[in-house]
Amino acid sequence: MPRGALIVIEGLDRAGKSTQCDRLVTRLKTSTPTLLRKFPDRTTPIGTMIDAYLRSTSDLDDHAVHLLFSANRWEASSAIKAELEAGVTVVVDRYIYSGIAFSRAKGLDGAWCRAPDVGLPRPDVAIFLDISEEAAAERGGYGEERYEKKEMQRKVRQDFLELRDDERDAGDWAVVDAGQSVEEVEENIWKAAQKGIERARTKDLRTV
Ligand code: DGP
Ligand code: NA
Ligand code: NA
Repeated sequence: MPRGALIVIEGLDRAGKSTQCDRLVTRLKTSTPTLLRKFPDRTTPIGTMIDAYLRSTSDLDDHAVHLLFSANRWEASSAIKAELEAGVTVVVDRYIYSGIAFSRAKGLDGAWCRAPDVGLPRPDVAIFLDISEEAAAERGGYGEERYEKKEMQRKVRQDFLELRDDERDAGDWAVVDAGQSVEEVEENIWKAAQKGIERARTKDLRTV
């Protein structure tokens, strides 16, 4: 039995990730067992601390919160590995690239940011929904949580695009213009996801 693919969807806040993850999962499910996971997973004890931080009801040092986000991925990692090995394709709404981009945007060192995620299951493809911070802000609902500010989002976008260009990650990335219609974005994500599925068919699961 072939293993499942690990497909990561990344993007700025309001890029349309949730809608597109749902569409992708629905479409994948017609041909293969598929699960959706979302990070941060706010339902765990670590996730509860992250949630309080994002809603600004608690304050934490930038490094400490970075480690919490990473720990929140680690606590799901053995389950994800087991799912992939059982042939289940796992679509993940945000993953290690958000971890790096958001913390680097706050001024933390890149190598330091990468370190705690080393050893996690490595995505077969990372699909970045690209949208300008202006267009994202116009979509509404912006400003409710800690990072939902234009200047922060501008830095995060720049950092995502740098990650795509980084040789360690470049081969695994696909950038999709999230400013198109929902249907066009869905189609382009679908095409990019096939790269990950093909990779899972032919290659072993790697780690970050
Ligand atoms: P979401 O629930 O997808 O809206 O994500 C909540 C916010 O947290 C969003 O602004 C992105 C940010 N975020 C997601 N993952 C990480 C991470 O690993 N580190 C940091 N610093 N921020 C993250
Ligand atoms: Na958000
Ligand atoms: Na972080």
